[in-house]
Amino acid sequence: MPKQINGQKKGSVIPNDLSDSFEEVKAFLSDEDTLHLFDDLTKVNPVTTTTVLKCLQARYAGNVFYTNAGCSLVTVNPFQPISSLYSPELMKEYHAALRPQELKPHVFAVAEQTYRNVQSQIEPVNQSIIVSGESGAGKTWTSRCLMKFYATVAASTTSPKGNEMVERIERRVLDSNPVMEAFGNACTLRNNNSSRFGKYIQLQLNRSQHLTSASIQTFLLEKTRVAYQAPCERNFHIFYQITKGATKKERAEWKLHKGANFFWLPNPEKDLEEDCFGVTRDAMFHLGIDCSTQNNIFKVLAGLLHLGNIQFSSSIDESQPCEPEDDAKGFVKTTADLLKMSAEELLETLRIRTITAGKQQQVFKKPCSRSDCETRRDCLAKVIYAKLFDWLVSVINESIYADSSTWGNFIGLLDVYGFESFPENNLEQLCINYANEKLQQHFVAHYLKAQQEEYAAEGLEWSFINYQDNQSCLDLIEGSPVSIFSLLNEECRLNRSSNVSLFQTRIEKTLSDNECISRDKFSKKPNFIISHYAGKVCYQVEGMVEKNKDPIPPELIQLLQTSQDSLLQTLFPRTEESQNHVKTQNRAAIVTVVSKFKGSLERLMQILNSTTPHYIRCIKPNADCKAMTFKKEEVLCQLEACGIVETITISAAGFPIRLSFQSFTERYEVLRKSRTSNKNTGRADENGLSPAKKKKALLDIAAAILLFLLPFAHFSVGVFFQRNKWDCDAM
Ligand code: AD9
Ligand code: MG
Repeated sequence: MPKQINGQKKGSVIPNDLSDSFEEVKAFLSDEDTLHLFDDLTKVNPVTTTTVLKCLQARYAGNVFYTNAGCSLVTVNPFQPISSLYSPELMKEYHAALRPQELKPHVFAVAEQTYRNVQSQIEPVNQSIIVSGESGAGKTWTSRCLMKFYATVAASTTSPKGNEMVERIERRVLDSNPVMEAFGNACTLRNNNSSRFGKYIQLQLNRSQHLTSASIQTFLLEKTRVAYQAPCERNFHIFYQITKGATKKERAEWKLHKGANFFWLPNPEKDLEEDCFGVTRDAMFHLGIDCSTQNNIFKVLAGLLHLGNIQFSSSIDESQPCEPEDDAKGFVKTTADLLKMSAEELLETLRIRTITAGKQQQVFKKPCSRSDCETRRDCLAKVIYAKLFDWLVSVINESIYADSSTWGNFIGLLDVYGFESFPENNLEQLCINYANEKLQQHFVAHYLKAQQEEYAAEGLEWSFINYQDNQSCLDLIEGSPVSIFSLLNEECRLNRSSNVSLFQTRIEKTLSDNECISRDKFSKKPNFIISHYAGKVCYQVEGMVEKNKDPIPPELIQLLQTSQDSLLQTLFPRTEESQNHVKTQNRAAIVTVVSKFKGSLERLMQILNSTTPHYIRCIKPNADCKAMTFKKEEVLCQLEACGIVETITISAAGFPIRLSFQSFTERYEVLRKSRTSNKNTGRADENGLSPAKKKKALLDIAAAILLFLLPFAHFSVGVFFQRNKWDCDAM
C-alpha cells in the first residue's frame, strides 16, 4: 500500500491563493439545494462517498444523468428513453464546440475529446474508451451511443468500394449491434438485454479522420445458455425472435408451429421482442448475409430447439443404449431433418460413446447413461451455436474491415459483461468477474497508481491517497505458481474423475494464505468465496472442472461433418486437417476454457495499454431496473467498489493536464525569450514556426493560464518546469 510521503492531509494540495475560493465553495456546498449544479465531482468538497452520492442523487432527481469525475465520466442509468439526450443536434453541438469538455458532461463530450486526441497526435494516438459497470448499468447502451456519435461525425465521404449498392461503412458498423445482440444477448435476472459475451470494437480512421474500417473482437460467449437457462432467465434473444417473428411459410419450414413448447425456450411470455426479428434480418442483410443464408441460419437454430426436446429414459440394462422418451422420438426426426443429417446417426451419436484405445487404435462402442446422453445432446447444441456465433462475427468483420493501408489510427470501445453475483455462480461468473478485476486493475494501474507515482517521481508535494489495489484477488484467480485457474487446469490435465469435495479442500488448503478467499460454511454444496473489488461472490465447485475442460466428443464433430446442410458444412468442414484433428483430439493437450480466456484477455490488455484510455463508469441506480429510481445504498456500493471516491480525490488535488516534455517544447518553444519575433513578415522563424503557429501556441498558453486560475485546476506544466529547468523567463 502506498505510504504518506509528507505530512499533508488528504486532498490538501490546494494553493494558498485559492483558499478563499475554497471557502466559498465549501459554503456553497453546504446548501444541498445547489448540489446538482456541480458538473464535476472533483469540485464537491469535502470529497466523501456521502457528498458524491448526494450530488449524483440531486442531479438524477433533476434529470441529469452524466457527471464528470476527474478523468472519468459517471453515468447513472435513467431506465427510460430520453430522446433529447441523444439527438443528432446535440451530437453536432458537442462536435462543433470549441471545448467539448466545458459543455455539460455527456458521453458525447468523451467521444468528441477522444476523437480530437487522435487528431492531436499526442502519444499514444490510438484511444480506448473503457465502459464499465455492473450488469444492467448501461454499458451496451453507452457503447451504442458512442458508435452512433462516430458514425455521424466521422462519416466517410466516399461510397463503399465505389459501389452505391453496398451500405456505407457507418451503417454497417451500426448494423453489427442488433445482430450481435440478437445472437449474444439474453434476458437475465439482472438485465432484460444482458450481453453474454465481451466485445471490443475498433473504429479505424483514415488521415482525414473518417471512419473507413472497423473490427470486432469478442470474448467468451456464454454458450451454456443455449442448453441451460437459470430459473426466470431466458435463452439468447434470437430464439424468441424466430419463434415470434417467422412468417407462416417459415414456421412450416422450420417446424415452429404456434403453441409448440420447447424446453430451451423458457419464459416466452416475457414480451421483449416487438419487431426485433425484422430489425435483425435487415441488419444481417446490410452486412452481406443474404436471405437464403439467413433462412439457413434460422433453420439450424430451429433444429437446436427441437434437439432440446429430445429427452432420454434410463436403460434398465446398462449394456443397452437409452431410448428417447416416447414423445421425444418425433423430435429426433425433426432435428435431423432441420440439420440435414441422418436421424439414426444422430440418435446413435447421442447414445453411444466411441472409445479408441490400445496401440492398434481399436475402436470400442459403449452405451451412455441417461445423463451422459443429455450431456452429449447439450454439447452438440453448444458446439453448433458457438461456431455459428464466431462465424457471424467473422462475416461481420469481413463486411466492416478494410485493408490496414486505408486507415491509420483507431478508437477502441470496450463493452464487457458486468460484474455478476447470482445465488449460484460457476465458471462463467468466475471468468466474467475475473475480466472485471482485470479492467479494474488497468484503471488502478493506469490512473490512480501511475498518477501518484509520477508525482512522487517528479518530486511534487503530494500526499498519497489510499486506494483499493486488487492485485491479491488477481493473484488468487490467475497467479502462479498456484491459483484457482492453475488448480482447475491441473484437474483437467490429470483427467481423473473429479471429486468435488476433494477439489474444494485442495483450493482451501492451497490458497488459504490469500486474504481474498473464504468459504460459506453453512452451505451444503462445496464452494469458495472470492472477495472481489466489487463484492463477495460465492462460487459452486460442482461442474467447474468439467466446464473448464469443455470436452467435445469427436463423434459429435464427425456427425456434424456428415450434414448436407451448407451452413453446417461451412462451420464444420471435412478437411483433412479437421479429420486428423478429430482423430488426435483425445490425445491432444487440452486447452482449457480459463487458459483461452486468460490468453485473450491478456492480448486485450496489451492493446489497451498501447492506447490512451478514457473511462466511463456506469452506475445502476436500482436493482429492479425501475425508471427514475435512485436507491442510495445500491449506488453507494458501486461507488465504493469501483474506487470513484479515490479517483475524485486524486483528480481534485492533482494536475489535470499532462504533456510529454517533447510535446510541450514543440508547442511552446516559440515563447522563449531568446527567440526573435518576426510577427510582421508572415514567414517562419529559424525554428520553422510560422506566425500562425505562434498565435496558436499563445492562445493555448492563454487558455492554460485561464484554466490555472479556475479554482482547484492546476496546470501541470509545473511538472516540466521542475524537471527540466525550463527557461521560464519568456512566460
Ligand atoms: V450487461 O453487463 O450486458 O448485463 P449493461 O450492458 O451494462 O448490462 P445495458 O446497456 O444493457 O446494461 O442497459 C440496461 C438497460 O438500461 C437498457 O436495456 C436500457 O433499457 C436501460 N438504459 C441504459 N442506459 C440508458 C440510458 N442512457 N437511457 C435510457 C438506458 N435507458
Ligand atoms: Mg451489455
